Amino acid sequence: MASTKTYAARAEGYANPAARSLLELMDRKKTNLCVSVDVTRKSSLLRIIDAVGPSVCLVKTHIDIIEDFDEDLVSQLQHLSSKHDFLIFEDRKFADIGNTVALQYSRGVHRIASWSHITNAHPVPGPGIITGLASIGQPLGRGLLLLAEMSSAGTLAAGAYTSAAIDMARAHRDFVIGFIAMKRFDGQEDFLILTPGVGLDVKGDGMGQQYRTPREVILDRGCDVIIVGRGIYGKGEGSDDDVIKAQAERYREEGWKAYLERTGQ
Ligand code: 6AU
Repeated sequence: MASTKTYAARAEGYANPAARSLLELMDRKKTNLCVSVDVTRKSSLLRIIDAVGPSVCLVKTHIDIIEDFDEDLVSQLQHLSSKHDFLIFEDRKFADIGNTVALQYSRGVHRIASWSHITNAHPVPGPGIITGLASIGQPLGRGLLLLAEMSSAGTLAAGAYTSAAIDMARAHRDFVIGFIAMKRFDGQEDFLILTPGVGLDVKGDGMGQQYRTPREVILDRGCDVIIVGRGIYGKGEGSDDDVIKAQAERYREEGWKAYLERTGQ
């Protein structure tokens, strides 16, 4: 059972380098926290990442909302990734045919595949989306998450759609390392479950987002990584550094405590 095994023990079962590195560093750094930094200025993005760096296993970006994106941002992001020992997850949510997503992943101004260890895709186009992304990402040792479920109210990613997403992942285990999902699914294979919609202080955002606590997500639902955005960085371009650091530690502690309880440590 993946839910009761430690991250370290599970790392050995993954051939994919991104999945393996992520599980090993979660164990080493004692964190299952991914911070989602949804700000629009390069300086805010880097400041917040430097503040949360010590507390996270993964930093999640939406690179297309940055208004002053440049090559230097990528270098600084990579520098922070080494300085604080975390991986980078570009939340691109690819959703097109294989040929198009391969271009979107490798080209354009962002060249996502060159710096993002992990990215995600909607399974809606069918398995060709995995083939397209794998043609770029696999030689680079990258990993892909499929959106099997979503955190938003009224999501269509449920039932038969979710089951089909799981089947697509099973057929491409070398590149698909897991899911964006709200719970762990039954099955023989070990997949990583990364879960957004996590908040300790509020239940929603008035735009469909729905929040659960780290304990509900990690302990009750058996997920692996909590993805937290506004609950940590606050509003707009982000709170003060000391507030952000304290919030990141608060979520890291809650997430880790729930994991220790789940694995009986
Ligand atoms: O904690 P928040 O609500 O400030 O931010 C949640 C982050 C956002 C969303 O784009 C993303 O998580 N997200 C995703 C992802 C990660 O794919 C899927 C989903 O179903 N819900 C969701 O909020 O950056």
